[in-house]
Parts: sequence; C-alpha cells; structure tokens
Amino acid sequence: MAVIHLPVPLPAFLTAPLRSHHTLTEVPCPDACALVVPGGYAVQPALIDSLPQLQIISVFGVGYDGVPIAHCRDKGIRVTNTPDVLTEDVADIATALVLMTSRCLAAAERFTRASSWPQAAFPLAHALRGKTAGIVGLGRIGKAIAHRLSAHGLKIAYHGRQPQDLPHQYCSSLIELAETSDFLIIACPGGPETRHLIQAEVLRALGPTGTLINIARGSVVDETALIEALKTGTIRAAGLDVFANEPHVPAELLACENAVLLPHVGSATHETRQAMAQLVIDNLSAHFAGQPLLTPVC
Ligand code: 8YV
Repeated sequence: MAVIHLPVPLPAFLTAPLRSHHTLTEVPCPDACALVVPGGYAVQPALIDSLPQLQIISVFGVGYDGVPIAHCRDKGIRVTNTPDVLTEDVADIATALVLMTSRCLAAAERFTRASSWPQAAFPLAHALRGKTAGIVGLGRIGKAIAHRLSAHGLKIAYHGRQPQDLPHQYCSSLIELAETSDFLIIACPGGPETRHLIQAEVLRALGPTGTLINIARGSVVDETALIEALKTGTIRAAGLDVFANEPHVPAELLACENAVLLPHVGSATHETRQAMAQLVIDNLSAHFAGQPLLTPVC
C-alpha cells in the first residue's frame, strides 16, 4: 500500500484499480512515493522537492516533456511513460487530419448539415496521390504515419537528427523538408529542444500549397506565426490536434476557416486509454515489487 499523488483527475479505469492497492491523494502529501500525471503535464521541480518520499513518476502518455528528467535523475527518481500502445491511434488521427484538410471534410460536413447542397455544389478539393508528406521526427509514431500515408499514394520525406536506413527521402534541414513537403507533419517530442521549431521561416518554406499537421505538442509550433500564415495564405491549411495552451485555443485560430482543430484526441479511444492505464499500473506494480520497469524513461 503506497501513497500516490495525482495532481489532476485521471480516468476511473486508471484510478479504480490503483485505489484497490494504494492510497490516492489529489493534494501533495509528504508520504507520497509515486506521482501519476497525464502526458505533457508540467511537473514543477518544486513539487518534486516537496515530496521527500517520491520514488517514481508515471506518465499516463507517451510524451514526458512536462517532467524535468535531469532533476529526476539527480534525485534518483524513476520515470515511466506509455509508448507503443498509442502509436496506431495517434497515426490514425494524423492521417485523418491529412484527409480532412486536403478534402475539406469538416467544411463539407457543415455544408451538408446547413442544407446548402440543393443550392450549390461543394467546391473541389485537393487529391493526395503524388503529393509529399514531410515528417518531422520519424520515430515510432512518425513511421506509423509514413506507413499509412504511403498507402494513400504519398511520397514520404523526413527530417530528424540523423538519416535512417529507410526508403524515404532524408532532408538534413527543416527548411529543406518544408520546401519538399505538401504536408509537413509534426511527430517529434515536445520540450525545450523543439520549442517553436516551426516558425515563420519554416511556414514560408512550406508555402501557399502547403499544409501543417501537428499531432505532437503545441509547443513545437509558434502559434502566432501559424495564425498569421493561415490568415495571409502563406500556407494553405493546418490540421491540429494539439495547441500551445490546452485546453484553450486562441480566438484567432478558431476564426481560421482553413484550419481543422481537434481537442487533443490522438490517443482518445477506449482501447488505447485502457492499454495506457494498464501500462501505468504495471509499471507502478513492477516498481513496488522491486522488478524492472516495463517502459522506463529513466
Ligand atoms: C494524451 C498525450 O492526451 O501520450 C501523450 O503524450 O499527449 C496523449 O496521449 C494524454 O497523455 C492523456 O492523458
């Protein structure tokens, strides 16, 4: 029986099984030896320092950009996340955003519901075949996106720290990737290293027939520059599942007809969230039993 601190509410299918073996607390308590947080949640070093018994932080998500990893390493605190189990769902949402933006599907759906169809035909959209998807960060999720988009007839290019042994075009710079791409797809981790990687110059390189897709973290994109690029036609469209200041989406972005905006639903299926919850539980059980962690970050 351990004391686990959950600073924000998490789903019952995660908390109920945890509660049957442990004490859960919503307020920081000096006895807490574990912390469970959603992906991207900013864990302040001061919170860590206020929990003298803290041994492990388990992130309910793949992205641990909110956790000060170096600070945890210094203090010998273990960190786990939930990779792999959400890869396919997140790649599905990236693919959906590519289809929604290219074929204007959200607008087409609104058009039908507004009973506009009898008066006029819906404007023509853009085909996918022969276009290029440029993936920023060809990790597990990036590869799953590449796999899906190849099946839709797109060529794949990518940018990352180094070329990989794959049959896709490697671009050594982000600008080169943006110039090459019809769809520039962000699939890299968040955090200080990638903050505002996508700024005005990259959007200019993507150009007026280009679309930005982001299923990673809002922090990777300079949202002000993106809004400007959408308003001025510097790029054609954007498909976004993540935002800089979630759950708040700037009014100016909400007003952009050429943006498709989803409420961070990349991993939001019953099956995947259940699998993520199980991984959090299994990592904590392994830790408290002195066994190796299943998916350690550090
Ligand atoms: C979830 C995520 O929204 O995995 C991540 O890093 O951002 C998403 O899967 C989140 O973690 C659910 O709490």
